[in-house]
Amino acid sequence: MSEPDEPSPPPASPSAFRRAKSAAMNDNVFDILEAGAPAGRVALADEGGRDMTRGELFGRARRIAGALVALGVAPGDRVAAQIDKFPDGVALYLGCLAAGAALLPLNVAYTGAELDHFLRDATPKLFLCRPSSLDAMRALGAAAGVARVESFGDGAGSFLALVEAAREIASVPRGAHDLAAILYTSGTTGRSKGAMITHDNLSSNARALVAAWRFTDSDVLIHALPIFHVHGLFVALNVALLSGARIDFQRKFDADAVVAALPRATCLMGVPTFYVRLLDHPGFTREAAAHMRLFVSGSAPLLAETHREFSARTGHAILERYGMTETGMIASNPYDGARVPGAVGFPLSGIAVRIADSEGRALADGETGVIEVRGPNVFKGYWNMPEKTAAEFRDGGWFVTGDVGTVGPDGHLRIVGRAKDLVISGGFNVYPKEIEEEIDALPGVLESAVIGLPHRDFGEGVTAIVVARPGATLDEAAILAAVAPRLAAFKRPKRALIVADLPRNAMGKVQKAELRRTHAGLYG
Ligand code: MLC
Ligand code: AMP
Repeated sequence: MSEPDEPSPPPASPSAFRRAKSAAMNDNVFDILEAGAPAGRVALADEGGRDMTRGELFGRARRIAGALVALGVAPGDRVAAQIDKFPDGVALYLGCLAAGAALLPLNVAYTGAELDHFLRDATPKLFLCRPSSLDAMRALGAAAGVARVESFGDGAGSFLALVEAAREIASVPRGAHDLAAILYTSGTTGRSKGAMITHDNLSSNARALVAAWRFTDSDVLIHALPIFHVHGLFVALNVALLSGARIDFQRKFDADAVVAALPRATCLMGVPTFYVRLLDHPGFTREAAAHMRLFVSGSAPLLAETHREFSARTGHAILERYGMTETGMIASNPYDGARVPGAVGFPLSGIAVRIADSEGRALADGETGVIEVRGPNVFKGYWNMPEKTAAEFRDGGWFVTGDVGTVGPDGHLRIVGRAKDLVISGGFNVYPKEIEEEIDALPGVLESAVIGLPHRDFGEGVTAIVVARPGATLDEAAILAAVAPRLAAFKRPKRALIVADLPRNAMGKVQKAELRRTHAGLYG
């Protein structure tokens, strides 16, 4: 589609870029972010709490780095964290960068069974957990061979108590391709794999986004996303920290709180569910949104209908962008120019996108195929899985996203489907195979197929279609209750439909597209 030779828009804050560049002799993204704006500026305003300056935030991160080192964490070690969202979570992310360690952020919804896989695979030196789950996590950590499990609370003996006693350390110099984080994702197939994200992946993407979305130190970003996935952790935090924008830090998405914050904010980043819920809020009016300059949506498809309703209500065109854990952000609708409903825009500066057939042959504009991407944003591979990594790349360094797209006559990239079997619910990914395995293991179940059906709030509702063994009787409520304890809440099927058999093609493969058509109206 395009090679990265288009001039990018001028950076909104050239001084921030100069400072960032001079710090970039060392490629540690901690130093690059810190150099983005002066220490005296406010970095983060916590819910009802005190403002935290950048000096305080980065200082706190250095102290956390000191505590990590005191616990034996060395550069390259992994630090796993399953913690609630509060400002020290941001400082932990930065502290890991400063210490040269790789953060492994874990969704708070993950159950013990899910965590066990990540811990065994990533072998973190330290696992930080919520104070309320310390005993259970210590047992889990011991079974998985994790040497140290500590509570990310401030009580006696907790990690944050250690931080109080630690000294601030200087950040460890890092190379561009050194590991900054590992995020688990299922890629296009199979079991969760650890995507290795480098310092350069993060800094190059942050720079491209600051320029594309014109972020400056006059911005106030409402941050209501979780900080354990790419969107809330890297896109929102890195863009704000690099540009010197202030973060209005909200512990979770709550439409009332977002509406209340709009008059003092300029930007919001969210998944489509945020925008659907805002449109349902009576206080979300043109006047309420008048102070805002930018609403960004991503992580899941934004319905064209939501885009249009939003424009009609507020006069703002939502800016939709497209990304992935392995690649960070890939494409974005333009800041200036038409933001097209149902399209994800153009590749970001420095990033190349092409449409290819299933053999990796590039297709012409207008044809439909798998989206492939190349650039400094692309991760360095799956943790401990060189073969899986090789299987997801084409010659020339093109990464196969598993998303199906096309480039229209207007040059906009449109995502028209997925070559990977994936459901996205409220911006969280759900891999059908994982749910099917749980259901198939239940007594009386012959087989199952898990699909996503249109759902007004979550975009797609996770739905199980289940076939009983001959002679067995199945009950929907019993199936849902049986799988619930083993699956994170967002992965649990909203419904389980019992059917006589599953439609198959001539090869015997279950036809999920037909199931999606048959049951399209399930959620109204
Ligand atoms: C919560 N629930 C969900 C859910 N989130 N169910 C399905 N899908 C979800 N996403 C469950 C709850 O556990 C609860 O279950 C019930 O639904 C109602 O909860 P709620 O109060 O309505 O949910 P809420 O807490 O408000 O959360 C909804 C949400 C949240 C949309 C605010 O899911 C969210 O913050 N999503 C953002 C996901 C995200 O950051 N994705 C970025 C991935 S990075 P019960 O049983 O208790 O009733 C990526 C790359 C990229 O994809 O391009 O960005
Ligand atoms: P994850 O693996 O959690 O990083 O999710 C990445 C996937 O989310 C992509 O491969 C896409 O399928 C999907 N995605 C992200 N942004 C968009 C978007 N704007 N429109 C459609 N799908 C998106």
